[in-house]
Amino acid sequence: MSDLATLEADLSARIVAATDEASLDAIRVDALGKQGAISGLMKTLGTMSPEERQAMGPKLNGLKDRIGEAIVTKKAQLAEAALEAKLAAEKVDASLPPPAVRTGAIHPVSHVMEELARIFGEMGFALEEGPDIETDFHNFTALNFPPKHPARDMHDTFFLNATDEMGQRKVLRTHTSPVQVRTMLKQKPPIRMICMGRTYRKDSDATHTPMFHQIEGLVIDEVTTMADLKGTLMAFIKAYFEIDDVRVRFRPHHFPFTEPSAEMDVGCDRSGGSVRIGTGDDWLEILGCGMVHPNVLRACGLDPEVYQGYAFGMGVDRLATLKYGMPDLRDYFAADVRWLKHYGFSPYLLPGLAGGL
Ligand code: 2NL
Repeated sequence: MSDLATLEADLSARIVAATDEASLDAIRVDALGKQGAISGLMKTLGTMSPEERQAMGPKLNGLKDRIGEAIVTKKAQLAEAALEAKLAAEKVDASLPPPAVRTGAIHPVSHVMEELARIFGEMGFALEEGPDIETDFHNFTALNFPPKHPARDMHDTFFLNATDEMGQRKVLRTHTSPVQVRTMLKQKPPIRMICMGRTYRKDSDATHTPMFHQIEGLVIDEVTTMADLKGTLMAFIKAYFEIDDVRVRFRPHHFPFTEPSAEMDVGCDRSGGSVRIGTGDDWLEILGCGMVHPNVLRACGLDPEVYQGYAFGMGVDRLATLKYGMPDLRDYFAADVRWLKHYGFSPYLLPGLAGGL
């Protein structure tokens, strides 16, 4: 073999055997660097006779090009192999549990409202929203409250100085029902909706806070009965308390906005000092409900001869207490991070389509 062929075979073998970029670069310097073997040979071209130069020139240039190309190719192979090794080592296991240290927590009331939206959402109820500051019409008049009804009293309701179009003082909504009034006014039946959020009444003790949360549901169609109401509420109780078997009873009641009206109790056990839903032979009042009063339908632009429907309402904060056992309602809104740390929920556990409640 000629010297050139030996040099090429030697360099090629070293290039093939190189395992990392550093050793490959060392070969490049040995061959093509300023002091490199091929560079040294190129320099000898100047000392040759024209004939010799004509013979050696192309040979040396060819060698230089082939070695240069082999180094570039090998460099790309090494880079790809390095990336693959890195990716393999960095594999992310998405099924790993979340990190043990978390700094934020979801308030139990927010968590319960997510659960409620999910349960009723699966039953086909749309979620509607409305303002906290309401007109007298949406909060009282449309809901069949007579002008002198005690709920309109200064002692129960927060009135604002601002007045509505009728010249009446606006109110902090005392229930979420005005959201349903607004929905009936803007949307033709069939209506199947829930609304929830903050409500306000002048009340403060261990079981009442001036701001509290309600959820209400409304279904309006041509034929909608108390039987539909009962089936929906029983399905809700089973889903929310995660029990298969539930006893319920309806007691006659009075609300201005429903006729007939009822309160629903669920079977519970109070023997251990706390309330357990689903077992035992005691009763716990859980919500109010009824068939929407014809006067309410009329006030919302619906003909009671054509449409009927049911409605129900309950306290979200109390639902949270019953499921998660936080005793004093006032602590809910004291903004104490120690309370939130103890009773709050991991943001990763938000009830959702994938994870259930
Ligand atoms: C309770 C009882 C209830 C409703 C709310 C309602 C709304 C419209 C028409 C008729 Cl627009 N009814 N809502 C009906 C019955 C009971 O709430 O104890 N809430 C905490």
